Amino acid sequence: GGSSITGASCTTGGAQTTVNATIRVTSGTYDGGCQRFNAGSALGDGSQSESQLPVFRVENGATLRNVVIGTNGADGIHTYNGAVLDNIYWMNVGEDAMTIKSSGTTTVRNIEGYDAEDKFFQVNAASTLNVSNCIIHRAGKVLRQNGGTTFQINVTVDRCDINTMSEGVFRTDSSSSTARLTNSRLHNAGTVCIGSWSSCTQSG
Ligand code: ADA
Ligand code: CA
Ligand code: CA
Ligand code: CA
Repeated sequence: GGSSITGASCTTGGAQTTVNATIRVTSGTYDGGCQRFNAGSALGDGSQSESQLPVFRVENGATLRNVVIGTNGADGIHTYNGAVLDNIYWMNVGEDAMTIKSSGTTTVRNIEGYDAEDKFFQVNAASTLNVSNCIIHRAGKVLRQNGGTTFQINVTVDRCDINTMSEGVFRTDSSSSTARLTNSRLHNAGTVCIGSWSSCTQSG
């Protein structure tokens, strides 16, 4: 596996902008034009503090594309009721990179992100998450279903390069959740399936 993994096509050298209030995407497509969006201090400092706000909040199936989250990542991107994230680059993940805040299907494709101290994807509601073509380097884990929760999530990760996880790839406390990793390249990625998954597989 592991062919045609290219990550994001935005580079990090574009125009920069400071985000002092979460940018909310409620319908249609928000195209960031590969600008670098740096969280201002009003959103947080990119530490492990849980009180930080996201740079973007994407709702109701709307699409966010062509975005670089700069070196203050704060609480990354939150999705509500499903969303599409396409061509997103996290230069230095803050508290986490992306959080599913309410139920729906979130599609994430053509992304890359670096230096998440703990989680990259955080899932806080029963939902479906489909990720394809990603590069995730240096994190605790690729995905965590919110600790202690037992709702069902269904996750697929296809064509990803996962390098240097201090803990592993997928972690849940739910015995109804499923995760599937396909066609991916793993290096020093820890344990693929951690916790009580109903089904958790790696192939390709
Ligand atoms: C931790 C914390 C949760 C929630 C989560 C998140 O798991 O215990 O309450 O804040 O992080 O969404 O980042
Ligand atoms: Ca957290
Ligand atoms: Ca970081
Ligand atoms: Ca968070």
